[in-house]
This record gives sequence, C-alpha cells and structure tokens, in this order.
Amino acid sequence: MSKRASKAVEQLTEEEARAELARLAAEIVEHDRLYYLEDAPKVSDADYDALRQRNNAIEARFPELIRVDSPSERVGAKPAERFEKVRHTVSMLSLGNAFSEEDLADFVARIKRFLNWPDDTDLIFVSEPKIDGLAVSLRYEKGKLVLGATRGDGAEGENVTANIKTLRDIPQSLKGVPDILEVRGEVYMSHADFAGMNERQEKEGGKIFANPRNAAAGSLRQLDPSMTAKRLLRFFAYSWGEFSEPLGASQWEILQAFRKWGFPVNPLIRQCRSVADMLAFYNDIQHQRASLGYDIDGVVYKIDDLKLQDRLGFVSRSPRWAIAHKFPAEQAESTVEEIAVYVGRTGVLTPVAHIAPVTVGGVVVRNVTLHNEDEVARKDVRVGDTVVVQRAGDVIPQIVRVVLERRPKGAKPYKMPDICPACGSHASRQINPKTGEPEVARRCTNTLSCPAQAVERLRHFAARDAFDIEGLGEKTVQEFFDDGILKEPADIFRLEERYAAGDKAIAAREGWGEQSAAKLFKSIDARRKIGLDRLIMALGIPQVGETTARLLARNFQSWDAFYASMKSDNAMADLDDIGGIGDVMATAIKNFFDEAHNREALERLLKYLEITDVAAPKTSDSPVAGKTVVFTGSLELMTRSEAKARAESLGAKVAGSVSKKTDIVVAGPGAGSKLKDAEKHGVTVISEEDWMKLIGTP
Ligand code: 9MJ
Repeated sequence: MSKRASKAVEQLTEEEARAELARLAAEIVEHDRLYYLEDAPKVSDADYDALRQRNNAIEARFPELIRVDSPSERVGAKPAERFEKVRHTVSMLSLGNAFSEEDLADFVARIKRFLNWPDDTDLIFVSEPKIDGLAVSLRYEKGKLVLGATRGDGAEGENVTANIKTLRDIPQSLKGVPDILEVRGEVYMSHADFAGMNERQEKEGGKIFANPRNAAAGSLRQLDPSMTAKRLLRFFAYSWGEFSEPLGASQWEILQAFRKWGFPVNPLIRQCRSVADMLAFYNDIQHQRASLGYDIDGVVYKIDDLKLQDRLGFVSRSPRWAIAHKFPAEQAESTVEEIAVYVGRTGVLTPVAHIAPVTVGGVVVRNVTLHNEDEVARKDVRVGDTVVVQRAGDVIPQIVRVVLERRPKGAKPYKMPDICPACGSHASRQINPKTGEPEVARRCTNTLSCPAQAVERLRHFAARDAFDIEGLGEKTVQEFFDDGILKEPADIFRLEERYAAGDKAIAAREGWGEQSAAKLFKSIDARRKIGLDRLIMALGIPQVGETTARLLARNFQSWDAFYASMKSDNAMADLDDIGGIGDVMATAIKNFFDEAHNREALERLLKYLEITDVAAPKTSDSPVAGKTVVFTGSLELMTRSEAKARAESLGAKVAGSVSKKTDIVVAGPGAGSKLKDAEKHGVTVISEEDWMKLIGTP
C-alpha cells in the first residue's frame, strides 16, 4: 500500500477525490494481478481491504466520480429476492466413492476390464485433494465472467453471479481463452476465515456455522453480495463444462491452463501411474490434512487422458473414469472429566461432556455435545469414562462409544438434573399425552425470568407480533440485558422510571442520548394498554403462537377469566373444551402457569398493564354459533383451514375428533372412522353442501 499519509475522505476536494479514485483503481488492479496471476501478493489482506474501503468511501461521497473501471464495480448488483435457477449446459458430475484400498483396486481393475487392457498396463491418473466445499460453475463468454452457478442437483443450479464476483480467487475477465469457457471447481472457506467469521458472528449475535462448508454455503447464498464479500470465500478449479475450443488433451494439461489463466489450482495435485502411487498420494495427503488450513474429505483420482475419459463414459450419473477416495472419520480417545449442562436460549438443557483436550483431525476438542439425556443413556457415558471421539465429515465432534474395559470402578450412570442450572427452577420433559412418551428435550419451565432464556424471551416479548415495541430489537435487548437493566418483561415498563431517577447504567449508555431514550419510552408507553391476545402471545408459552393466543383470548375474553382458570384445578378441562387446542398444547400451557417463577414474573408485569378484553366471536345470528363441529373427508368447496376459520368466525368450535360433545360432523368423500364415531355417539352428519347452506353460503 502506498505509504503516503491519506487525507481523511471528508476533507478531500473534488479534484483530489478524482485523482485518488484513479490511483486506487490502478493500485487495486495491480494487487489483483499480483494476487491472482503471480500468486505473489505484495500487501496483506487487511491492507488490501483498506484500499477497497477507502475507494468505496470516496465513491459514497462523490458518486458522480465513480469510474467505469471502478474496483467497486467488481461487486455485482444486488440480486433479486431469490436466486434464479439456471440449467447447466453440461451436467455437473457427482463422483462414486471408494472407502478402502480394495475399493480403489477394484476401480482401476474395472477400468482396465472395460478398455480390455491387460492388468499390467500403466494408466495415468491425476490425483487431487478433495476439497470439502461447494461445487460451482463459472461461465466466461469472450473472456468475461457472465455467470456463476451452484451445482444444485447437477442439472440445474442457482445463479449466484453477483456473489461469485466478490471472490478474489475468481478472475472477472480472461485473456486468450476460448469464446465460451466454463470453469468448474470448489468454493470453500479456510479454517482461519471460518474461525474469524464465527467470532464476529458471535459478537454480533449472528448465525454461528457448524463447519467451514456450511459457512461457505451460507455465504455464497447470501442475498446481499456485500455479505459474501465479507466472508472471504476461496476457490480451486478442477473441472470444466462447456467450451468452444478444446482446452487440452488431458486433465493435467487443462489444470495447467487454468493455472496460467489465473485460477487457483490445488498445488498438491500429482500424476500417478499405479494403485501403489495412488495409495501413496492418499496417505501423504491424509498426513497433511490437519495442516492444510482448509477442509478436505478425501482425494479424487481421474483418468488423465481425455480420449480415454470419453471411451469410459458414465455409469448412471457418475463418470466411470473418476472416483472419490474418502478419508475415514477421524477418531481419538480421551476421558470424560465432567458432564456439564447448558441452557439454550429457548430453555432446552443440553448435556455436554468436558473431556481431556485431544486433537481430532487437526482440531483440539475439549467439549463434546451429548445432545440430550436419552443419548447419554444410550451410550451410557459416565464421568471418568474413556471415550472414542470422532469428527466425521468435519461436523461437530461426537462420542462414538465408551471403552468399557477402561471404565473406572464406581463410575455412576449419569443422571440429568431436574433443575435448571441457570436459574434453579424446575426443568422437565413434557409428556406427549398422545404417545405417553416424554419429549426428547428437557426444558427449564421458568420461561419468563430464567437468565439463560431472558434475551430470547424479551426479544420475543417486544417483537412485532407481540408487544411491538419499536426501538427494542434484539440488539438493544441484548445490550440492556448485559448491562443488567433488563431481566424480565416487567423491567421494560420500569425503564423510564429508573432513567428519571438517574440510573447510571441507563443514562451512561454509549450512543444513547436524551432523544433516543425519549423515543423508546414513548413506544413503551404506547403499549401499556395491550390486547389480551397479544399479551398471551408475548408470554412465550411453549407451543403457543399467534393463532393459539388468539383462540385462547377469544375463549376466555378477559385476562382475569383466563388467569383464574389457568391457576385452578380446572385448567386442563377448560383448555380441553376449546376446539383446536390439543393435549400437548394444553399441557404446555398448564406447565407454564404451574411454575411459580412464571406467575411471580407475570404478576410483576401486570402491575404496569391495562389489558383490553377480546370480544367473543359474534354468535347471535348463526345457527352454528356455540356448536362443536368436526370436518372429515375431503372438502371440495373450501380448504380445510378456510372451513375452520369460517366456522370459528361464526362462533362454532372446530374439533379434531368426534366425541359426545360434538354437535355436527361435516363429511366429505372418503370420510372414514370419524363417520363411524358420529354414528356411535348419535351425532348429526351433514354434507359439505348442507353445511354451506346452514352457514348461509349457498
Ligand atoms: C473436489 N471436491 O475437490 C472433483 N473435487 O471432478 C475435485 N471434485 C470433481 N474434483 C468431477 N478435486 C466431479 C467432481
């Protein structure tokens, strides 16, 4: 980078800006050339990024000065909401797999047999590391990159051109190439960039990716190309699609051509002449795997000679002339030092084994998730056990099995705590009343004030479909929570009071002036009066979304009626009476109100609220008002959800099964057991047409 001190963008005159943009365009182009063509960058990535950022900042200030050859134009325009589909002119291949030396020997023998060549003839293969990323196809027309597409199903992929254009590894234009050229290869993310990205995502509360492959896929499929640009995807070329002139006579020759044109080609590729050579390559790559800095999951062998490739052709979708030799999942032994329990944002308790640090596939593993208590029981993992740890396909590490011979005497079976480690409330597994089986997850029942769940709950509480408090989004909730200002919903309504009383924590917030405070307090104030349905929705009761909240509100009509029922012994019966609330949901609602912490947090909140009743559905003038209706068979005049909504709007309850409480069964063609149940209980059965007449829609 130029060493001369740069003037702040804000202080540039128009003339200086024009000169600076010209200088930056030239400098960036030169760095790109060094980077892509010479493989010899002269500046660090950070310095390079700084140049681009300066260029962008100047362009933002002087948009009329943007040059036609501006480096920022290398980032394509924003694509449409969804990616457009593109058909590959030549299908993108999938490879068959070999998992052993024997599989590999079979592969080579098969080829010789097919060609009718004696066993002892030499065949040349190109051996390549198998990058664990995403295959893409890059189409150049007259040397210009015109299309970047994902593999998709091999025949049809997605148009990700704008994102592909942000990859520094991929040239935007080529000289001395056929008019039509499709270069194919793998987009991937290095271990270092993956770690850096997840670190940033964690800080910003963004999505954490499980492995570099997922991160690369996520980045490439970003709708906003500037997001892809931030994530530093890389590329290796190894194959091709359509071309208007031959690219070479062999795989090896073509890879050399790719390299000459400026594409990264993996430096570890080799030509091999025998199974023994190929195995030596495989072992060599396997040894280097941990230090490569990017994920590979095996090696690929390809017949070098393209004429032979042609003769060999395909078996179904895979070429007969190539195979992927996969690495076995990497395993290592370690000992379990402790089984800890973590509470996720939604209150689910997850047991995690803390093990003595061990390197598996080049990564130091200290923690291994045990997923849930059933999994711990199935594997019978105990503290003190020696365990086999595996990273398969670079997914998160897992415990494969316990080495029972080495179990210490007196090791006790693990028992999951039934109190939440974050707040001490009861943690339970809900029983599914239908199957009688407990749910897999154990959850903390202190929905409203468990600190582990607080941020998620508060975010949900303030969200648009609940309290809809403008200015209290996820980021602010997180910050207020971190500062100890917000712990539970009631705190939201105490903010202004505390601010007025000079609470330092609130007043001293960075970037938080009088105005933003006043604005937030105003939007909070506007929500002190809230509809019953929104309140119920906001509580975050497991299983209860917008529809159920509305259903509950309409049935109970007032908070007092609802709360009184939920606290009473009749709660289950009352919920059961509402058509559309199944047993699982009813149990979840009941559990919520059974938890004393929830009731306490609720009562603290209620002091600040005026809850408006929800009118019961109009019932007076419809003959189906107050009736319980069951729809069965296929409906032809309305969809089932339409029928249900219509019936409910007329004051009917819609139930899922026929009982003696049912008043009407509406049966379409194909009605089965429910029709029999109706007969059994002596319930009136009518056709869909009769139903329409009954509700006044001929
Ligand atoms: C990877 N993933 O590195 C192929 N691949 O060739 C290499 N994939 C491939 N070659 C034809 N090196 C289809 C897939």
